Amino acid sequence: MSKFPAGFLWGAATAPHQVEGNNLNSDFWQAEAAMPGMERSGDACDSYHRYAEDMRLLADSGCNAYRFGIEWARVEPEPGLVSRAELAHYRRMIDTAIDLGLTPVVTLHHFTNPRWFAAEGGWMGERAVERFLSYAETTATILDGVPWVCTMNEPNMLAIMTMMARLAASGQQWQSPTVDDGARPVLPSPDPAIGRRLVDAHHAVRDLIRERTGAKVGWTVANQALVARPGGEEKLREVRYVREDLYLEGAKGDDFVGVQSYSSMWVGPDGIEPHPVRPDNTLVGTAYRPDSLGLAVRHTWEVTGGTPVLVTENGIATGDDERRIAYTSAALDGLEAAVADGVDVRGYLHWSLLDNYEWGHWAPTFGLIAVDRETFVRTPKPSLAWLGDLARRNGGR
Ligand code: IFM
Repeated sequence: MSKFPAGFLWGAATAPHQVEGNNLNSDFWQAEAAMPGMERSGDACDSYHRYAEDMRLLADSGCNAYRFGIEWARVEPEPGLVSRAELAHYRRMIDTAIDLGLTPVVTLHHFTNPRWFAAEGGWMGERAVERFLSYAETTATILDGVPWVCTMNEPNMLAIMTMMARLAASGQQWQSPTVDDGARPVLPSPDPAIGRRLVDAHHAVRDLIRERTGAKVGWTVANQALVARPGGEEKLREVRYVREDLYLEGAKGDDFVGVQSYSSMWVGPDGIEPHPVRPDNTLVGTAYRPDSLGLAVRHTWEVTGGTPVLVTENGIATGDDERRIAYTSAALDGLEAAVADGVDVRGYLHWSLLDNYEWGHWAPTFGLIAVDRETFVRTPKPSLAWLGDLARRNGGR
């Protein structure tokens, strides 16, 4: 018997820059060109043109929801200059999802900024909140019938990206700490001043979208399922606040909070421990920890004071699809247990629908569907049929 409530959303997620292709006006496109060692997004998965095919594959599998994003750099290529054609494009995406029986979950900002916004100082620029609000006002005009809106994706990661962009603008670079034997370096803690700015922007846009549309509004926080080693309890509280809890507290009063979880990390008395190289690591060097989803959902529920949860991302970078199914199945066990314990969870959206551009790399494949990088031919993996089948039974296994 399934423990998942009736009306539970089952589906997958993508982000515009990672799948659309040729997002020329975005700051990330610019960064890709400037940074040696970064692979280019290029045509990405050409989903800008092939979104209907992507959505149809998802709907045909049995899933009932799709999270995708609107790209600010396309909608507003110059400050105040709105592209009606791009707005119409995103409206067509919403209509296509609805026609196919997929509940659209729409993200307004997923890491990338218009170049002009970055040039104005990005998220710490004087007009940042006003600019984002004005973009949100524009997008609100096409959101009719969209029940779920995410203002920003992973603001806690966006804060780190903002911090690094500011360093780069001042001619410096973040020096990755030295780690033993190729272990994955720990990202720096985001500056809380940037975090507070993002919270302000989120609240402003949340209020506006609520006022102008019928959507439930929230934001989606990257959750690292941090766990203390004996003696690391105090450090855990400290690092968790700047990395996650500031943003989870910012979700109090929202209609929902998006949980995004992939792995877990240990915190010792000196801080987060770099994860060592291990044969069972994922393709992004993280630990194979499907239990992280349960930990993340419970922590989010606690810190947000009982804000309804939507799992907006969970998945694994692997070339082995059987492993993807095993990981997801175990992650859903943890989610089901949290639901059984009273956590109000509204849906599960797998990351990702497609093997897509993983921010500088193409090798880490997270998709339920493989994409040929030359021809863009889509090949669904067994995991897509597996998830769709589960969706048809509302998670009953
Ligand atoms: O690809 C990213 C996504 O853009 C944000 N959350 C984590 C994913 C996997 O690294």
